[in-house]
Amino acid sequence: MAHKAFLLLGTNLGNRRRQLAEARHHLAQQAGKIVKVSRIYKTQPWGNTQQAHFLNQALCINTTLSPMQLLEKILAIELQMGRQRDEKWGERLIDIDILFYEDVQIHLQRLSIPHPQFQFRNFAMVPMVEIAPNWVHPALKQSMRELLMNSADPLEVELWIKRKK
Ligand code: PH2
Ligand code: MG
Ligand code: MG
Repeated sequence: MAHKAFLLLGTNLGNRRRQLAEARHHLAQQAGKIVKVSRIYKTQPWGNTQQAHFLNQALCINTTLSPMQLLEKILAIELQMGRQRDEKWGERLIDIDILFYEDVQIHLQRLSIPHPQFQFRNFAMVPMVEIAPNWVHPALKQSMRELLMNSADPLEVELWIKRKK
């Protein structure tokens, strides 16, 4: 049976648009069919403001993998794509986070679903509102739209417009 999972892609190093495309390609090959894709957002860096802006994008996939198998697949894709240092909130070529997996709530050291910081981060909520405004957070019992309306995060999130070559 296929399960619905929401993922967030993030990158603030290198050719960011290409890395998002590459991550989507690997996910579609290895994790499951991508059924929804948000536009790309340019977002102020959260946590460590002394670094480059991020591009973020949310996806909905249909996957037959379990949450733990999905995590393993994502870590393998991040490695394949050359992600190296894993400094907390440091710069990264690609970060793929599981935001939600159906209504599942899991809190393990290696994996927390829903993503525990989701409701504090405009860079995750804005793209989620675009693809699933009425999706209800299984623990907080509020929709994506409601969570964003109640956000206390001051950081800016704007649509990213492709630059002309
Ligand atoms: N990811 C982080 C830390 N800070 N800031 C933005 N804007 N976007 C991110 O994806 C992001 C971040 C940790 O994974
Ligand atoms: Mg992250
Ligand atoms: Mg991550």
